[in-house]
Amino acid sequence: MIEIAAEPQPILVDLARTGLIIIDMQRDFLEPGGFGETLGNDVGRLAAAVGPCQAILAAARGAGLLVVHTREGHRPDLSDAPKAKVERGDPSLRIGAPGPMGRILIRGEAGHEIIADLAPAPGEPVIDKPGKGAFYQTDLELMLRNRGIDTLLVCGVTTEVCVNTTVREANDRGYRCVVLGDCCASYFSEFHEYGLKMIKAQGGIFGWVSDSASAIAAIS
Ligand code: C5J
Repeated sequence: MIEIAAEPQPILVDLARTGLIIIDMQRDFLEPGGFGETLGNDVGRLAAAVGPCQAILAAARGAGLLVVHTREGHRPDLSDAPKAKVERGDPSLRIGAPGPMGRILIRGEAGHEIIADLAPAPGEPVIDKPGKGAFYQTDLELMLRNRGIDTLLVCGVTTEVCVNTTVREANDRGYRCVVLGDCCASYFSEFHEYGLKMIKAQGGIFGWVSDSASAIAAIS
């Protein structure tokens, strides 16, 4: 067992039962011309998380942890995209509309890919999810259960949307989530701050919050 410095208190983890999950570090969210920008966001705000994610990814691979990547996106025929999700925003910029990186938020398109700096290594599972949470309509839970995982180090974007949704889903399923704050980012600095605060408040109501340096020091 090793201890990771975290809030609201340090957490003891068994590395054999710990996985790293990197949520939606996709071109569609981090690069100009993708889904994030079509929603009116300054995508450059997410760049701060890339370096810390690279560092924890290297450490997790070195420590032999399970590494899982996720991508938000839909089938080309949009059959898995709820009407209520698609019909938001400017019709020419909606999910499925053509953009500079291919159709927006569609599987198989360039924008749907994980950014090159965090490309999955051969053998690392990539979970394609139609929703914000990584457990909804995916086989993530089965994969974690089969490997005996009980604790997740959580990174990715955006803090208050897909990271928070996934942490809440995981918490309800009995997983312990340690969110690495500097490995997450939001288009809104206040949402990032409060997204982390909501996780660790009330004695860690959804989980723990730590950072890449503390996690790397513990697992290396
Ligand atoms: C959003 C995500 N923000 N990955 N998706 O729509 O957080």
